[in-house]
Amino acid sequence: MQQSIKTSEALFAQAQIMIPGGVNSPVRAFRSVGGTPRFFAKAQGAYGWDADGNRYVDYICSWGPAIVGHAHPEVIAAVQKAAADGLSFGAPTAAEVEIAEWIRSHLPSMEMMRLTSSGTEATMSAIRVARGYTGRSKIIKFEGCYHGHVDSLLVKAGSGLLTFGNPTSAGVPKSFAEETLVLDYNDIEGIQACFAEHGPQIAGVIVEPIAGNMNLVKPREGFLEALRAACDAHGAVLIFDEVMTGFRVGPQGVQGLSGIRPDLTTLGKVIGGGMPMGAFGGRKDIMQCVAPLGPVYQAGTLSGNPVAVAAGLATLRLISAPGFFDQLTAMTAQLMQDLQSIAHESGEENFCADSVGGMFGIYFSKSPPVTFEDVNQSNRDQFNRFFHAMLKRGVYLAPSAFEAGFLSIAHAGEPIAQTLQAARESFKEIIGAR
Ligand code: KE4
Repeated sequence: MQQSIKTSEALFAQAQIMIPGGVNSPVRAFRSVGGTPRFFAKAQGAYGWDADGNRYVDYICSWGPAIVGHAHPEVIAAVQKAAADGLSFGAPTAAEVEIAEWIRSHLPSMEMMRLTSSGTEATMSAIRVARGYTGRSKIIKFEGCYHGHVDSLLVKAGSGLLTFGNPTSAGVPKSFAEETLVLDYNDIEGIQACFAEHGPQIAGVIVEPIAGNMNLVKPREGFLEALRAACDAHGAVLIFDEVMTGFRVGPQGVQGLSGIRPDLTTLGKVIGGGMPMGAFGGRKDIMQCVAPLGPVYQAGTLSGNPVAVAAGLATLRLISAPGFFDQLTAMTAQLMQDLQSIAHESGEENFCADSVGGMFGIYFSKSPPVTFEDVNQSNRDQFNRFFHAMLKRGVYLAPSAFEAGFLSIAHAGEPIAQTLQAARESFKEIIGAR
């Protein structure tokens, strides 16, 4: 059980003096679940240790990147080797060519691409390219989907903003928000009606092809197909935001699972292996609009940074091992099945769980959500009780009912066994509290 968290408490108090909310990204502040965020000191494999030395089985995995386990020796060695040759040149390197070839070989839709330093930069650039390529201004996004803190996409965003119940971020001019049309996820009729009304003005659609920022929500049958058809019919650019799902749900992301080919894809997280990295890319005729080839300007001092690319390449090589995703997918699905059984055996009938590849959702509801509205129906208070009951037993879930969870290949064996034991005790504890 949890020992002291005095150091995290002291660090949190000090951090709040200089850093908004004491954190460098809002979801880390535990505002949604309450309590003191754990200040991490180190992580190894499936485990993380906080500043007081408490060990946790980590189901955040840096929000996706740590898919081969934290501090994998081959990733660390690659980073050390690259760093010893210099941290950043502001000049092209062979490694950037190698990682672009690797990505294109796994995601053939990315005929051309550019690296960035974050997922936000990737999505911001992708919508600018869609607007530049089409000469149109409107972008469609979906309620509950989060694409990073891009001004024109912080319109009823999910994830952090959803947690804060702030449907539109302050500081985004109304004129920006008016260029963004927000539809309901999985609402096929809504797509058709929107294109019927605004078709000629729509530059593109950006979608999480499997949503992970309103918890895990899968596309219903025909949803992605309807997006593809509408974009084809109206000459709009279909952007799959695979920052979270790319190389997380499978070796070819959602586009590999669904067979739907987007015009542009955005990536992040896993391709950087835990270092700052993003990418956007797709059809050659669209990407040829990007400077210095074409009129759409996009740049970045640290884009394609050699140390980040080294971490990414080492990670991508490791996930290419035969059977990697079969094992990760099976392990994740089994864990969800076991959690569901434990919940129901404990008397918690209002609990279910779902997964795709190494990404999962746990829900205090009778069935997995299909719409943003469903997500809001889940019992958030019960999730928060479960979160803290698991945390004090050394299992670190995402600190929000509106986030997906992530496994690494290193979770096999003892980490999952500890998780299941903690769940048995936690469900018993929270049933009593209801
Ligand atoms: P970053 O700028 O945080 O690297 O990526 C933004 C982004 C874009 N698109 C999708 C689908 C994403 O999930 C994200 C970022 N994901 C969140 C997790 N909910 C990162 C965690 C955080 O904001 O601290």
